[in-house]
Amino acid sequence: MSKLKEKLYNKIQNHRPRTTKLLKEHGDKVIDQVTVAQALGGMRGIKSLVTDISYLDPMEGIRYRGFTLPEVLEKLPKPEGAEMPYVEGLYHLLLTGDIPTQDEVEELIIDFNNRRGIPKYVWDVIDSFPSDSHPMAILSAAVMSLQRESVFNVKYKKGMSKMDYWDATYEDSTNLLAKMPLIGAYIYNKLYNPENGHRYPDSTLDLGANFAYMMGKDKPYDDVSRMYFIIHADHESGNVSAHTGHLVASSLSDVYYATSAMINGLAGPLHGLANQEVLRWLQGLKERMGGKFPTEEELKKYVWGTLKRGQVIPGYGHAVLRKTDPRYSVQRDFCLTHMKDDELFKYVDALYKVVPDILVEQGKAKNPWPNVDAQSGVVQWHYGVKEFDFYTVLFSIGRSFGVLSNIIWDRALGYSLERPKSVTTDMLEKMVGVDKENLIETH
Ligand code: HAX
Repeated sequence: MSKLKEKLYNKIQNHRPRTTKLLKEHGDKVIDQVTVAQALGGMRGIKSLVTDISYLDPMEGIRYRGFTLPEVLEKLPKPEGAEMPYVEGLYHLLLTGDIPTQDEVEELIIDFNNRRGIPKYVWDVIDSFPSDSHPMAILSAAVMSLQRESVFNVKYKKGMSKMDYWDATYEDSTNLLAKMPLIGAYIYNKLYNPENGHRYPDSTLDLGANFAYMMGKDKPYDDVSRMYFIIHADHESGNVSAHTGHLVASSLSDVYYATSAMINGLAGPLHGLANQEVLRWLQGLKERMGGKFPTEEELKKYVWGTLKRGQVIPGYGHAVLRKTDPRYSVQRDFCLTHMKDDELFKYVDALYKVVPDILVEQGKAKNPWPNVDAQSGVVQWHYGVKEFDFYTVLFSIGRSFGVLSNIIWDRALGYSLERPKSVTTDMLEKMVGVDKENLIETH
């Protein structure tokens, strides 16, 4: 057993009695109530999921295992000379709650390297897609095709104890996480960068540096990759991608099914795809300006134009956050250090000064502040990844770390099959006293 797995096992053993006690002795205590608006409105805010891996405070933003993003970036071990920490160290933190030592990270890097092998049929699946397919569809299919490798599936068929589900899930998850960057880079090179060819990973490099190498990008793209994967890793359990992964895995589907499904959820423009929408929207503005940098008035006109056409401003607003997303701020700081004169970054920064006031004036969005997606595509663009359809693939690689860590713990703590209850509109009207024919109150 690896040191990480042993540590995880001990954490699981210590945690299990807490969940058992809560269920047995306090299972009928009320922790929330549900309004009509929540039932009709995407279950916003209902407290009905449990995770210890991350928590999203509306004002403060995300914490991983109790650490804010700046703390995570400061405390996790880094490769020599790097600004951003090892992604492998983040996996250790998400799983165990502990900041790993340099030795622990190095052992994990070797473990990831040993799990990188990808069967030929996966490359064949990717190659069989027409070149105008969306990279998210290809990624989802590639992950799905790997399902035949599932350790969980084989062990389950042989008859595995529930107490061991987490172990087989850990094996599947770590295998898949080690492979995801290779699959992502292969999709990029196939669709957009064929002259770079299919680069095999370099076993002397960590995950972030290897990703940059396979993409054919020089420094500091290794740090960009580390930053990108780390800040996108988790955002508690209610967002579409994390929740989809958790939901699918709750039926004991293996993590290949669950990850492919979570990727499909991330591919929506209100969620992960917003990062490519931001770039499309910024390019539209740039084209309109014909080479001249917009004045504040011109920016305002463009923003209002988008709203008046009934569209959302991509990269702004959030279902939970009520202030500037710290994931936006981390990337902004990186931009200020490395690319403060980049033209698109200047657009993003100029928009930051006008969009929130406009959204407040419009009076619809509950959160007028930028989210992670307002900034992330611009960083990729600067380092030559200009094919914005690809951005959500990068998000998916990062998000997999959080989703899979959660599924391992779901299995360890025996979380149930998800099965909320639905009601009909008739029932809702009766509950609140509305006559459905005349739409008048009955009491
Ligand atoms: N521009 C214009 N209108 C917006 C808006 C924005 N950026 N954000 C919210 N609104 C509107 C909503 O469309 C909604 O309008 P209707 O009443 O007409 O339906 C109203 O304001 C209330 O919405 P809300 O309660 O503030 O927001 P929701 O929880 O319903 O939705 C979204 C949250 C993130 C989907 C929303 O803010 C949005 O569409 N933003 C733009 C797309 C985006 O950036 N998505 C990425 C979010 C981060 C993420 O998950 N990344 O993966």
